[in-house]
Amino acid sequence: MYLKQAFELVKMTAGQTGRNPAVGCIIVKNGVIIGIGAHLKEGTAHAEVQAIKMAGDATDATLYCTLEPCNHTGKTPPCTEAIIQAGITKVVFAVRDTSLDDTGIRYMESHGIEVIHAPDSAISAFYEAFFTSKEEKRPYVTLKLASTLDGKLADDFDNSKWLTNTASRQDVHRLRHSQDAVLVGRKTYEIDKPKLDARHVSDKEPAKVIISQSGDVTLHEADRMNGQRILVISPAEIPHAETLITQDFRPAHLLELLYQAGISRLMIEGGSGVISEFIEQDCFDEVVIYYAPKLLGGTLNNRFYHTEESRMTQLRLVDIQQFEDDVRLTYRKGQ
Ligand code: AOF
Ligand code: ZN
Repeated sequence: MYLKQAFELVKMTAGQTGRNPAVGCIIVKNGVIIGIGAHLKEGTAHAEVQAIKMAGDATDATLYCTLEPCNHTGKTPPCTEAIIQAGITKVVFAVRDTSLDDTGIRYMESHGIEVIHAPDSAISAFYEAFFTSKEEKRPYVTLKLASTLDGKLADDFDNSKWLTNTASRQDVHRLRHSQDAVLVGRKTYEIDKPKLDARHVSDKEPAKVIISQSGDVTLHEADRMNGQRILVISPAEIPHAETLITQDFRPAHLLELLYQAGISRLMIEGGSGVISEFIEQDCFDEVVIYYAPKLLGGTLNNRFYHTEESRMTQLRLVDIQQFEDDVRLTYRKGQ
């Protein structure tokens, strides 16, 4: 029960911890919760340390944590040390932190702490993106598509508004809320003027990333004014934006640059050129497609995936949701 409650804290803070994982922690003594903690932001105190601080006297208490407590000094000191100092006698965690060395459990046990690994499939699934990102030093990439049934993102005049319904679009805002950044190509940015925000669910704005191979992009007035983080990947400095200057526009290199800029969860929202390149180069982890019950026809422009030659990518269906007449399909790569 307490691990599930700790996981609620993770769901609340997902998308705001940068390259660090969202972590939740609850400390219980004599059946009473005496401390609650969540990791809130990269570089700040870990969940366990926050919970210990709230608990005050945690002698003989049990600590529940969604992720194995760290035994290393990064930007903050080791949690194992704080747990030992607090006099906690039992630690229950859901997911091993395979990105760190495996010394933590033995270290706590050598100080008389009973350590229990209690696996939970939902919590494990949540941390997949964190491990992918940390181990591969690139953001976990979600491709988000809003498509007609015939696979088009827009008509022949590049109109893409109102393909999907209000409920789907609200759901997109929920998805964005859990991302560090949302990426589009320059053409989509300039023509569509996508807000790329999460306003239906929160004030949090994921950073906007715009790719401009030509080295110029006209930032929308509203974007320049509201202080939101805007990253432009370009061969030349772009005024009013944080520019990641490069001549190398291969998707894998763009992901490397974005990870260095602190982005660990990235959602790519189009257009079809950018989407196609990331699929073709195998630079994505997840595809979320919203299908509107519409057939559009027209030319072959704006089909969401096009390459010079056919090239099969195998996906695995992991979720189906219905929003009135629209459906959302979520796929991961592989068999
Ligand atoms: C935990 N609890 O709340 C978090 C953990 O640079 P640092 O010191 O913040 O360490 C970051 C690493 O520590 C991070 O990559 C992950 O392996 C672990 N994060 N661990 O026990 C937490 N945020
Ligand atoms: Zn820690």
